[in-house]
Amino acid sequence: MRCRSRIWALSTTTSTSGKPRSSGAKPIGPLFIAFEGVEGAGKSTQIRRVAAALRQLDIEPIVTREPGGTRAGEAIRAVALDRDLRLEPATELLLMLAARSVFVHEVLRPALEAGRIVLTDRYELSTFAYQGGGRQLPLATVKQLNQLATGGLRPDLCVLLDVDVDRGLARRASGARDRIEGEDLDFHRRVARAYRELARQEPNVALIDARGEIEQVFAAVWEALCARFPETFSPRQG
Ligand code: T5A
Repeated sequence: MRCRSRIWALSTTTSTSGKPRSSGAKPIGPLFIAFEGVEGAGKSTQIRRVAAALRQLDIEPIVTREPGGTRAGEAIRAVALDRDLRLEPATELLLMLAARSVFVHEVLRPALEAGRIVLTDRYELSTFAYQGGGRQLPLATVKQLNQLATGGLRPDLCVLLDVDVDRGLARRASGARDRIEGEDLDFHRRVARAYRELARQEPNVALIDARGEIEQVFAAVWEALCARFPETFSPRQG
């Protein structure tokens, strides 16, 4: 089930128990973790599971999404995903990066400066895979423009949920498809190929087999987080 209102709403600054977040002995941030993958890979589902597990550790993460996460970003998202619009690949790229620029400025930098854990549903790997791979824009240019939008702020870890395109689209079969979801199979296969290539080339990518049941995938995600950030993610809480 999709739960978008939850995803883009920013969490409160206090812990669920009402205790000051700094009261725990563990260092908890700043940490920036992006969830990536093709349509229906299970990003939103896994982010919700990770956020819930962190709350059990008395850590309140900031949960957000791209494009979106800010008022301007949500407005840009509405244009970028409007299935009644025809947009050139370059227009689409610039919309994604305009939203990212606001996101970095208004959400990401302040949150990380405050020592928070940020879990975001998509970030720059989506642009490399969709606009670079899917739309076949030159990847070097895409990366250069992305650098302008982010100021070089990159995730500490990208959790790349790897699932075949047909399985992902089938999971999403019941809802109305937006402009990008509604692209043909060849487009989505190019995106999937680009993601796998990025997993080989980019630093800080955890490639997770996301074909299994939700709990099975979550166990693999949590294990990857524990391995990477043992001071924050406890194996017992997964
Ligand atoms: N985009 C975005 C770009 O082109 N460039 C960019 O730079 C950026 C940032 C965003 C669109 O924008 C594009 C990419 C996208 O096309 P979106 O609505 O956020 O649009 O699209 P998605 O991120 O793909 O959202 P989805 O909801 O389609 O996919 P999720 O979040 O990966 O999947 P999720 O968790 O919602 O799950 C989908 C369904 O599958 C079930 C869930 O219960 C749900 O019903 N499910 C599972 N079923 C079986 N087994 C599992 N393991 C399952 N995991 C989840």
